[in-house]
Amino acid sequence: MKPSVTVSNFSSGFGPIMFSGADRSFEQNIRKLQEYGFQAVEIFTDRLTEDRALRMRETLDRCNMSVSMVIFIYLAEMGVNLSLRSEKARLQAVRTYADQFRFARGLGAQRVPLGLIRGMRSEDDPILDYYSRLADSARILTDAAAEHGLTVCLEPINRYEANTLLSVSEAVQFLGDYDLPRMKILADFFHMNIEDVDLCQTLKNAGGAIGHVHASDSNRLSPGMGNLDYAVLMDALRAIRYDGYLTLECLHSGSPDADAKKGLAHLRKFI
Ligand code: LER
Ligand code: MN
Repeated sequence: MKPSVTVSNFSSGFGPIMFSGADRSFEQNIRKLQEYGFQAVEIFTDRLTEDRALRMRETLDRCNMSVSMVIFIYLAEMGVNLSLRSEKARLQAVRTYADQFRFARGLGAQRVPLGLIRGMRSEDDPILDYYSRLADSARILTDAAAEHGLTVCLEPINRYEANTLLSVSEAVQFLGDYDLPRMKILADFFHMNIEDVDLCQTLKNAGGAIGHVHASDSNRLSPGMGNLDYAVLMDALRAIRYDGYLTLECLHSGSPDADAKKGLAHLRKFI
């Protein structure tokens, strides 16, 4: 298992990006993270151009930095929504997202998420109708992603931020019910701690469906700064032979630099 940490290439207000572009440039952050011992980052990005993506790639290469995942957060912020009821608008949203996959691949990622971009379900929208539209979008995205060597990971998100697919258990069921074997699950310990009954058992039940992990603590600070038992969580991931990234997608308690170092040190005790 390989540690990674969230960084953005613009000044984003989205909470759990440890290194937003507010105080330092992307290049300065990447250099700092290399100095702290990170070998991978997870990039929250705004709109990219070929040229900008190329310059980011050069920066990453200079610092021997891999990319665990690229999250096109600006799309969700713009309201791009993969479960829209208008089929035309939904398919347009799917295309808009799929068009970004070449950048994720160009930056060296192997994973892209399906998180907030799935859109909220409105009260008068039957859940099975919502699921079947989302599954159709997911299927198209999974195929488009595969053409770039990417895997799409569905992220269960807690009830205060989303209103469908809150828990990992529900996501496992969804992938089975709608026959989406190539889609994986992004297990975020913060969301799981709110929604799943038993984190370790849930991870074990999900098994090979776990394709990516967001590793924060119970309070969404860095691992070791809350109540989660990382020793048993890492044992559970080892039991399912998870060999991917553990990304510090965390809030910080004042200093992202100090908290990222603490989080990395805590992960290293167990991996
Ligand atoms: C949202 O809370 C989250 O966990 C992110 O990974 C958003 O995509
Ligand atoms: Mn997450």
